[in-house]
Amino acid sequence: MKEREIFSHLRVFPPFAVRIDGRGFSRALRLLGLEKPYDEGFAHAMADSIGLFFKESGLNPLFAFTFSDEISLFFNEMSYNNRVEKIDSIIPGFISSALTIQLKLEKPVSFDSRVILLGKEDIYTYLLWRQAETWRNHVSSYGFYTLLESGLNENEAALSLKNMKAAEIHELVFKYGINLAETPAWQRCGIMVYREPYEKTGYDPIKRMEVTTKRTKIIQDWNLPIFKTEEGKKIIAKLVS
Ligand SMILES: Nc1nc2c(ncn2[C@@H]2O[C@H](COP(=O)(O)OP(=O)(O)OP(=O)(O)O)[C@@H](O)[C@H]2O)c(=O)[nH]1
Ligand SMILES: [Mg+2]
Repeated sequence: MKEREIFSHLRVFPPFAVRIDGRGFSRALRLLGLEKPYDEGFAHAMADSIGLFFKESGLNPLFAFTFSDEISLFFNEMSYNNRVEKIDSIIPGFISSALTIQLKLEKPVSFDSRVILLGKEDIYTYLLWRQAETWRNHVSSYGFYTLLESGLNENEAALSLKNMKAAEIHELVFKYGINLAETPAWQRCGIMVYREPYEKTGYDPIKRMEVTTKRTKIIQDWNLPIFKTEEGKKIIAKLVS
């Protein structure tokens, strides 16, 4: 029957990205009573799950970008002979499990997963796209919950939102005391997780001398710039290299 495993030879060559997205999270998260539209605890659980992935999965992403219930992970190398079936199952499996631990969930959750073929030079363009989506999601989520607050039901709010221009949504939420240009950066620009090398100096009792060793620590950047800016470009160039 082995020959029936017809997708097992499907391979991908680095660099590539893997994007996973929480399946039915609107419903799954409703039971948790999270803050709307943004819950900092949930964002921490997502970022910490990525941190666990860096530490415990045995895979080695270049870096990861997350907003809402989605995560993009970027790879320059991959185990498992670069097999797509392995990549698209292990990564969402690991993150589902990590998030379940982080949020102490009582019901199982899952993520869908896709592989995006990218040349090294495409990573920046891909990130511009996902960050633009982060911003759109930010404007429409605030718009949606403001419309609910104003007395509309969910269907009415969704319908009104469809017919509103971004500037109108800005004005509407401003009337309710929220300036969309001044919300926390992580809500507008997303969160980045990456490894940073550092040198640790300590005393080696066998060599009887001070020694310096190279280590890495996992950084979460909750204060990202807009990637379109020079500052943003520089940050990504550093991560990609
Ligand atoms: N309350 C709250 N909900 C959030 C937060 N982040 C994400 N979500 C929910 O997660 C959803 C993510 O959007 P989608 O991925 O389009 O919706 P989904 O229900 O997961 O549907 P599929 O991904 O298509 O399966 C949002 O609509 C919110 O309902 C948060 O910080 N607070
Ligand atoms: Mg989702």
